[in-house]
Amino acid sequence: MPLATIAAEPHQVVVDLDRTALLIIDMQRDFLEPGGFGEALGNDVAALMPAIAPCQAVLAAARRRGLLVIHTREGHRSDLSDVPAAKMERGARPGLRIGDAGGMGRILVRGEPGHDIIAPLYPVAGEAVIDKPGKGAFYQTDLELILRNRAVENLLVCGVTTEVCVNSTVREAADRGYRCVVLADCCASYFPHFHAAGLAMIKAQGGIFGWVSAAAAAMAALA
Ligand code: TIU
Repeated sequence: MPLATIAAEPHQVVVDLDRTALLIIDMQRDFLEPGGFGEALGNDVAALMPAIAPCQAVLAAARRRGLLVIHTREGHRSDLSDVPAAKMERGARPGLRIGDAGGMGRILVRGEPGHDIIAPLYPVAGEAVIDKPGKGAFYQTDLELILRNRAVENLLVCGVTTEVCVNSTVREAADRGYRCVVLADCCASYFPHFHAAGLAMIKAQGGIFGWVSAAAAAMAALA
């Protein structure tokens, strides 16, 4: 039982590394590169770029340590049968909606170039990729089954965006009993104040949803 102590807020957290997974949320071209879903929603995608290098460093450390690594992707079937009408209606203007042709193929559709994970964080053999139709990674996916089969209790969480898919997933995970340690510099938002608020909400009230740490602290624990 290799116990590691991770410096975090509101206080340090001790995890069994054999029961810890790295969960990287939606580091997809659709959110991080021009021409995808994130830009279609009116966002400046450059705001997410600072999360890439810290994520890369933690991913490399997790691979070296032999941690279970799980990547998620938000997206939909090509026939759009799994897109709720209410999701289709929200956000993007007609012509830039889910399923419409964008600069990286059809927006937020599985199998299209924009749906794929960005090159610097591309999964390798043995890493699970969870395709999810919603913001939370547990909703309508087999993530929980995979975690249970590997006896995972702790999640190091990275990805985008902090207040949307990262927060939704952490809340789902907390209710299922997982210790979530969110790595602040490995997450990003199109809105800096939402990034800060999203992290603050996780660690408030003694860690109401989990812990907030950073890439360097996670890597120190994995070393
Ligand atoms: N729009 C936004 O901030 N995020 C999403 O739509 N999905 C994720 O966060 N992955």
